[in-house]
Amino acid sequence: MNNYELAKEMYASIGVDTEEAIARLARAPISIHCWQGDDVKGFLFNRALSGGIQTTGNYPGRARTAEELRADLDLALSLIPGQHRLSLHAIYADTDEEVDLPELAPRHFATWMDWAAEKKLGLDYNPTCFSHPMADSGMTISSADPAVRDFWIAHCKTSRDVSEAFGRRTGTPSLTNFWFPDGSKDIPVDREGPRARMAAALDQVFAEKKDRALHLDALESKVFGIGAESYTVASNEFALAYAATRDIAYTLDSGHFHPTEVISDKISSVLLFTKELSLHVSRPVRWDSDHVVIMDDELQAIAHALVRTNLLDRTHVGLDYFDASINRIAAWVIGTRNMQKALLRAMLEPTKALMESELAGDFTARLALVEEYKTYPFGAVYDEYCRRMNVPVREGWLAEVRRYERDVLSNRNA
Ligand code: RNT
Ligand code: ZN
Repeated sequence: MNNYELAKEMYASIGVDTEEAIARLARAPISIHCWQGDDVKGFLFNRALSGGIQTTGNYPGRARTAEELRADLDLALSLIPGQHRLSLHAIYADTDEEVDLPELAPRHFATWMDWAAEKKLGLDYNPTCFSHPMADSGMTISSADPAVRDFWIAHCKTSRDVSEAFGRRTGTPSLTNFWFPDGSKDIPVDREGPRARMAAALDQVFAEKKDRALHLDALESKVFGIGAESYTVASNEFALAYAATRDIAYTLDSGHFHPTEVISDKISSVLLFTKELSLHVSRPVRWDSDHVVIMDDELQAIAHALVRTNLLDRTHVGLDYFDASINRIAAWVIGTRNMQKALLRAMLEPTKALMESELAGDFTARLALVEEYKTYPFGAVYDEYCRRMNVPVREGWLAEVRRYERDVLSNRNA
């Protein structure tokens, strides 16, 4: 009997069907963030990263062109089992035209759409409201200066058109995530004004109704950024209330809360009041550091929150981290595979029985069983999934990344 057959039997003994779990995992796309591949630089301009976010490290081999980024993604995707999505930022437009953000149109992403269609990959989108002179004041869409505000409103509006084209081309709705770095280094006197301006601006951005089968909107909150330590306009309360009252999705980023505050406990609350939720799964280490996602307790708690009560169907699971200190393709593979492993592990739980213990007030059994199930062989099931999807099993993928590093990445000079 091989490892999988053994695992299958063990799970069957607690009433879990591993085949069903595998099929369920195969239906759970992860939206992989393009920006891990080049340290959030993009190809549209040659500008320093701003907006209070930061990449650290100078590992060689970062993608310098859209073509290189696609080649790197091709490798990463060949090492991750299943069908996934790619989340693009506006600054990743692939064009020779000199074009500024508000003028970006679907044609500037033609190569990306062709590539995604060929790979049967879904696409998601993000307006880039940072790394631009119009964001130098620290404010974008909530700026008191109407010229600045209008610039960003225009960018956000055309972003929805790009996203709609993504949806049309790929046959799956493109989620556009709106994140604004707007905030203040020191304590503002007026905390309301920027928020009122942001809400009004967003109402303009979302005024045009779009077909939900093609495009979805999401608004991301944050607690602070580098250089915006005292105030963030799109705070949790702002973004959640806005999303819930405007019928759009709310984006929870793992790194956007206080250090001991976790997003896993927010999922069930948010989804009682919004149709959809979007996640930026990340790993904050002491701050919003965007470390590569590992299999830690919070990742498992996120997966449990999504799987146990079927909230995964209404959640767009995306990743958001950028580590420039290790091989960037490995970073994608590690984080995405970890997200999948956490989901699979949750799918391999006999949840119904645990819920019954809980409802019956048998907290002894609840704790005992949850703890024992932790050492059940979910790894053997993930290996089987990898095998069936024709991707390397366990650490086998690392050799492929190494080979590519030697043959391709090492020839790229910064
Ligand atoms: C920043 C937000 C945002 C960005 C990306 C690049 O703190 O998390 O989602 O990381 O848009
Ligand atoms: Zn994020």
